[in-house]
Amino acid sequence: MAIREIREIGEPILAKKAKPVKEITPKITELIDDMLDTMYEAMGVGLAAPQVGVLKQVIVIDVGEGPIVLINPEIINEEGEQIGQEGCLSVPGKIGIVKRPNKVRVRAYDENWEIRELEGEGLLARAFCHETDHLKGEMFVDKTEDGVYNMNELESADLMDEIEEEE
Ligand code: GNR
Ligand code: NI
Repeated sequence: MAIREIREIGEPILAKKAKPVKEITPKITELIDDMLDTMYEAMGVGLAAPQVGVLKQVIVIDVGEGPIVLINPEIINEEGEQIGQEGCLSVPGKIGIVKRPNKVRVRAYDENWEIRELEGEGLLARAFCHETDHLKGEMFVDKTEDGVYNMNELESADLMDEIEEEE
């Protein structure tokens, strides 16, 4: 178990497409363990392998309901819409408003190479989208309604207006 360095926006690996995993090897198991450690240490709700410099289709998520490991994930259904704040450990100190489906169904292998289907709503649906985007080389900063804000400008009038409008 180890903490790995989180790559930040501008590093080329974050813009590349991750490759499918073919089988669970000790190296993949170690990657998953390290990604969980790194996510919890950074207090993120998710982490994708490219963020720790590994171009493989592995993501970990914990929205407060326990760890979820998804390998070669595929979004197979999307329903509804949510508009809300999003941040990224690879874009420290910034947030933006991003529109996402409110319900997402995902098919993936787990850490034991068993195929699973999971459904998420709200923040979990948002995390499924955000992390699978990382595997496609896509970042939330390119999907915002009106750009990114500094976290310490959270009280900027425009942003508060938008959040109020949504509620
Ligand atoms: O920690 C994170 N918070 C977050 C908040 C709203 C929507 C998505 C996320 S994911 C992010 C961690 C991260 O960068 N994962 O790639
Ligand atoms: Ni991210």
